[in-house]
Order: sequence, then structure tokens, then C-alpha cells
Amino acid sequence: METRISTADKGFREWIDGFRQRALAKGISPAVFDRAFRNVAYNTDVIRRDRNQSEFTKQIWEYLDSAVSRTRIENGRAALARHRKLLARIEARYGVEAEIVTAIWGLESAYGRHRGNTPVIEALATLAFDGRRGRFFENQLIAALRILQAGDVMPENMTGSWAGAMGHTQFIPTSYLAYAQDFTGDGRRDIWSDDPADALASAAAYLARFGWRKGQPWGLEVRLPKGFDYRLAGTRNKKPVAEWLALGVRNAQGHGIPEYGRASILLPAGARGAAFMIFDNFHVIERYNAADAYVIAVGHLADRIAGGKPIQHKWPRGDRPLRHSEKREMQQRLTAAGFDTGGVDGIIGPRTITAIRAFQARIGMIPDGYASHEILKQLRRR
Ligand SMILES: [Ca+2]
Repeated sequence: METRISTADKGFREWIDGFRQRALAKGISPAVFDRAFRNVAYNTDVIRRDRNQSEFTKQIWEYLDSAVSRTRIENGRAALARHRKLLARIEARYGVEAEIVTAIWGLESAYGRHRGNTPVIEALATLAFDGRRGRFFENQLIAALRILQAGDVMPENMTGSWAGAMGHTQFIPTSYLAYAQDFTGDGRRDIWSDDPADALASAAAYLARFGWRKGQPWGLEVRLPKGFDYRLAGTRNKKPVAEWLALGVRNAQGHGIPEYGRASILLPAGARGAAFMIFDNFHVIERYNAADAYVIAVGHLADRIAGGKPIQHKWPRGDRPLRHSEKREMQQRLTAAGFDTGGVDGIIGPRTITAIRAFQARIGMIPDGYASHEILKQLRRR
């Protein structure tokens, strides 16, 4: 064990020497580099966490239970009240609602409580050396060194998650360089310190840059009419609200919906779970994190902080997630049955969803395109 660690450490030292040349060639000064790497060692904890990312993804309801828990809603209301003036000024400057900025803050760091205390240079260097996504992490490491060179933060204060996401709103270094704001006007873009002003402004600037439209919801829960054509669901099919209303779609209380713009219908757990009408702002939040569950959590948390209602529809809580191997098997069986999934990679993308829908339609199931155990069972029977 000791030998293995020292071998990794020796390799890591050699890698740093090589990387130093590449960093200097990209304009990092020797003094900044050497100061930043003064106490850096191969971080086995970072590697352990990188390898431990679970094969199972959480089901959306499990994720929402924790992401939009009672505690997070209450803490969000308190955070919004505590920083009302700041958030109002941020909303006025960037055009992003205070509740949305607060919700991102809540999900990224529990309103600043968990900003991460891993040294960012060490974490990124370890991940870049390790090689799994090495190029990505080396780019992040160069960006982190540029931040130090600009004097925004001292190396010892540049902390974050094990994967290098930093501060109140967990910016990775390249996003920081492109979008971070000095809202306080002291000449530093400080997303690390207790004062969240720069970090919250940075999150708002990021959403504004990707086209956030103030006044448009991220989405809202809807009721679908009996006999709804589930092939209309999915982000590729956008219609004005009026057209959805004409098809019988209503809000969760059974009423009409204002014309907020073009929208699509999202069924994150298939026809048996909640349905949402989502707008362009949904896709803006995706730029922060592309997972549907994350975007719904941000939007729904913002709604709850503002006093909105819980999600009304029940989730199919008995369903356990499909394993990666089961998703591959589903794709293999769909392909063998003549429904093209565009390959077998264990990822349920648009072509697999289209294939599932075609298969569901063939056997008389609701064509919601949802990859469930029932689909796999039906495929195995064939
Ligand atoms: Ca500042």
C-alpha cells in the first residue's frame, strides 16, 4: 500500500514538472505557479470520491425530497429575507428573480453553508494527473491559476468541492473567468468569502448571459387531459401555451395558463408521474446543470420560497432506477426488435426515447417514452 502511494506521488511530482512548462507557456508566471503548488500533494480522497460516483442515479422524487426539503425551503425564505436588498439590486441589474438566485444558492451550497473546503489547485491537479477526463481538469487547473494570477483570491483561500467547484454558487474556474462579477466594487470577484454578494451576482450574470427572461416561469406543473397524445411530450416539441390549452392541458389546479411563450411538456417519470409545462428559462437553468431533476429542483425551490404549492401529482415511488446494464439490455432488445436506438451505450437519449415510444405504441402501451422496468419486462417476453 505504502509503495503504491509513493509511486503515485512520484508520478504526480513528475507530472507537475511537465505541467509547469505547459502552464508557463500559457502565460502563468513562475512565481504564481510555485506559490500555488507549494503545499500540493496527490489527494487520494479526491480520487476516491471521483471513483465512488454511484452507478445508480437517484430517482427524481428521491432527489426532490432532499433538494426541496422543508428545511431547504425554510432556510431559503430566511436567506431571502436576510439578503432582500442585495437580491433586489441583483435582480434589477441582471433581470433574474431573487427567488431563482436564492434557489441556486440553496442547491449549490445550502445558502453558503457548504462551499467546500478542498484546496482547489490540489484537487484539480490530482484529477488532471489521474487522467480520467484529464484534459478537462487540466483546462480547469490553468483557469484556476489565472484566477490566482489576477489576485482575486489567495491560494490558501481558494477552496471548493472535490471536483473544483468553488464558492457560494459553485463555479468551476472556466465559468468563473467568463462570468464572475465584482458586484461589491472592491476590485475582486470574491465568490469564496462569507459575503455572498459577488457570488450571487455571478450566478445571476451567468443566467442572464444565457438568455434568462424575467417574468417567464421556468415551468409549471400541469394536468394532462384524458386521451392526451403522449407523443407530443418532450423538449423537441414546442407550442404556444394557447395551443396546449386547446388540447386540454391545464395548470395543476385545473385552470388556464397565461401566454408565457413557447412551451413543451416534460414527463420526468413518464405518464405515471407529475407533468410539467416548461419554457425557455428551463433551458437557461440547464446551463448550470443539465439534469432535468436539477432544473426542476431549482425552479420548484424558487416557487416554494415564494410561497408556491408543493407538486400535486404523486410519483411512482415503487420504481427502482434501472441499472446501467439494464439500460443497455433495453437498447439491445429494442434494436433486435427493429427499433433503432442509435447504438447501445446505456444512456437513454432522444433516439432511445423515440424507440421506446414506437415500441410502446406497437404493444398498446401509453407512448410516453419512459424507460421503465415494465418496458424491459415486455421486451424480454418477445
Ligand atoms: Ca468584490
